[in-house]
Amino acid sequence: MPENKKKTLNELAIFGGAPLFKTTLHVGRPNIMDRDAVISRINQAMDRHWLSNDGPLVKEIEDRFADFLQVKHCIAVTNATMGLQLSAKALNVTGEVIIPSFTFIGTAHAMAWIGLKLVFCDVLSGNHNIDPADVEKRITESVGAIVGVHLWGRACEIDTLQELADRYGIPLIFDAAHAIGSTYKNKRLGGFGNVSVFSLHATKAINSLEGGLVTTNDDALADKIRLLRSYGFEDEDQVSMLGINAKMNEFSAAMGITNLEGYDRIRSHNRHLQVVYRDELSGIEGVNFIQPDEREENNYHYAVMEVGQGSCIRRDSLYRVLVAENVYVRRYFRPGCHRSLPYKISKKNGYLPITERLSATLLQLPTGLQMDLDKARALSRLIHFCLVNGAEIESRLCA
Ligand code: T4K
Repeated sequence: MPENKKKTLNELAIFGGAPLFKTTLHVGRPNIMDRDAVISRINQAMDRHWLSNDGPLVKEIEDRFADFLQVKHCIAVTNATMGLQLSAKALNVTGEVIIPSFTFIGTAHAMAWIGLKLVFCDVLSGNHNIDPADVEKRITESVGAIVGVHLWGRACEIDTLQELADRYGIPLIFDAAHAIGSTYKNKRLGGFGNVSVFSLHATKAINSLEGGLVTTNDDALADKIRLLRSYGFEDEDQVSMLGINAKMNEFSAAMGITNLEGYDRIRSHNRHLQVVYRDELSGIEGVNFIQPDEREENNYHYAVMEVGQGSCIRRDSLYRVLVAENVYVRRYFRPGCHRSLPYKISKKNGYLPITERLSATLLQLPTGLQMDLDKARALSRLIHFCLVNGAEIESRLCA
């Protein structure tokens, strides 16, 4: 239970008060569903003495997610980063790829690590996803693929991107790391574009410790990704192509299957938390709680607020105050990939206005089973207090 409501600035932990929460709240605290079921599955794997290399639990997780995501093929991999690499390799992507700068650095690294050159584009102000008009401006003969990211579980402008990909004859890859269970036009993400890649990392709505899923409706592509995932082995000793090791293990599959069984509970819990955040944080000048599109399904895993123009407190000051209160909020994704050291390009050449704005103003709030509604209310009230007293907090922080 959260302890107290803050009534004066001196009660804020950053100014010497006791933190509002005794234990730290995290963005991305793992959801761990039925422990007995996980342990039982792990025990069965140990009894079988089959721990990796296409074991029965990996086959089961692939079948279960193919069904859940309404897609023909689902290939379980070590993580989404590898899944993105296998996808680009399987599609024979060469040259440049257009990707949004406003994403986790893993999207960019996955492509750069396999020798592709990155062309960063901007995102849309409304849904924070890749801006198709900006993509089109950047398409040249050297571009070998478009990578869209379904950020915060909200779908990209899929139809427009697909139309562009078709017109220019280039593949369309979706980084769906955030988007398990989300829909586009009421169809689960996973079957759009050439291929989609989901993350089952510990911090995601459904986790398999570490893990990822590559999904596609293309039979030949799925066969190739399976081969690439396991060194290119066609059978016991015939290797037909340059592959790598990206196989999911049985313990990860045990965790992933069990957490998928608990997905409805996770989703509904997150939705309730987001309703609390939305209601408590609405109507404050300069603050905008980003709401999922209620016409579509969403896993509600990412609760995102914008602390923008008109707010008396800067996003980074609010971050400092909340961290002191044991709320480890995050500032995803600052400074934007195009400004991260490996890709840093000069402001003149690489100014992406929406990315710059979002990376300076967004804040992610904790969700998941670590939170209950009381904690969400207490956190909202704390944020409210900081926003109302923003000017004074700023001046004390500067003093
Ligand atoms: N594409 C996109 C759009 C992505 O967001 C990601 C990953 C990828 C691709 C690549 O997916 P994978 O290859 O990972 O499958 C975290 C995650 O590590 C990363 O998977 C995720 N996106 C990203 C958004 O968040 P960091 O650098 O913020 O991780 P870290 O260690 O700071 O952890 C986040 C919070 O979660 C912390 O407050 C600690 C807490 N935490 C973390 C772990 C691992 C726990 O409480 N328990 C835990 O076990 O990247």
